[in-house]
Amino acid sequence: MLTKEEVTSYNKNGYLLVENAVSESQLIQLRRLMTEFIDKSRHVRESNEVYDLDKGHGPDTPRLTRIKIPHKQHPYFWEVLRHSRMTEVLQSLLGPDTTIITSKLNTKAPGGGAAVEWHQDWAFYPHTNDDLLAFGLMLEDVDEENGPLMVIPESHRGPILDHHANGVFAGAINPEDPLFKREKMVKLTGKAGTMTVHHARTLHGSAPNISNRQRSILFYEIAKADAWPILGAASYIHKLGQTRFWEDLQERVITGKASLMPRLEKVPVLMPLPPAPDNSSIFKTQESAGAKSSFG
Ligand SMILES: O=C(O)CCC(=O)C(=O)O
Repeated sequence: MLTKEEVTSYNKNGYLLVENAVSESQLIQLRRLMTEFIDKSRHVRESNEVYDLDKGHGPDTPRLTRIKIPHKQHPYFWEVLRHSRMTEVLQSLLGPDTTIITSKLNTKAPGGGAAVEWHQDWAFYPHTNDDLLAFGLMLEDVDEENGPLMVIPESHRGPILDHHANGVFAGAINPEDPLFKREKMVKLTGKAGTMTVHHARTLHGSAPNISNRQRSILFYEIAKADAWPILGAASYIHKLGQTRFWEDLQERVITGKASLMPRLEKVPVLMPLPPAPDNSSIFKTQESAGAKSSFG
């Protein structure tokens, strides 16, 4: 469990760093799986249901921005979330009943792996209340050079900034937005096994990887069970139909039980519409919408 001070710090700042969030053997197994997935991507030519490819990807130089929804690709990614220190951290922050929204393993390749422009996750998937957070488990050491996650402390208690550009949802703020206080930015670095936690309304992003080492962070995005997604966001959930949605809801329970009573809070909601020309990942959304880069 987290200490009272850690919970208070998360509530105040909208982010937290937790060391040793998984055991040594869990970390080894996760890295082994990641390496296998990357190896299997060598002959993949286009982004698909599993892989989001980065520029320069090929058989000799596998370069991925992401392995998509890893907990659906291999049961171990689900097992670790449910049976590790991560599970305790989750319950300390969101209480006993929690469901997963999505997961992703973002792998910034050495020598330029793609930036993630500044954004708030909430803009992508508004819910009936904002008890939502993201875990980012570092599978390798993350330092200033290989594109650490960066956050703006306390931004989760401020406004949701405009994430539209060129008439579509761009999944990124305008770096010149006067509400964007870049000077407050904190870089979340740590040893492999360290986990970042950020609130769904916390402004965050990451620069290109300028080092010669990969940067791999396994993200889980999670809701308190009584936070229900609002129709219209870009999630597979909304395409399932009622019967499959019900089954999927049971499968998404991480701890405790699902809730059939959405808690409605006064939260700022602007639907992420119209969609960008390619909204198959955050990278494609930001690029195809022509979002202005903060890192160019
Ligand atoms: O990989 C990163 O550094 C950030 C990822 C992120 O914020 C996202 O995928 O929504």
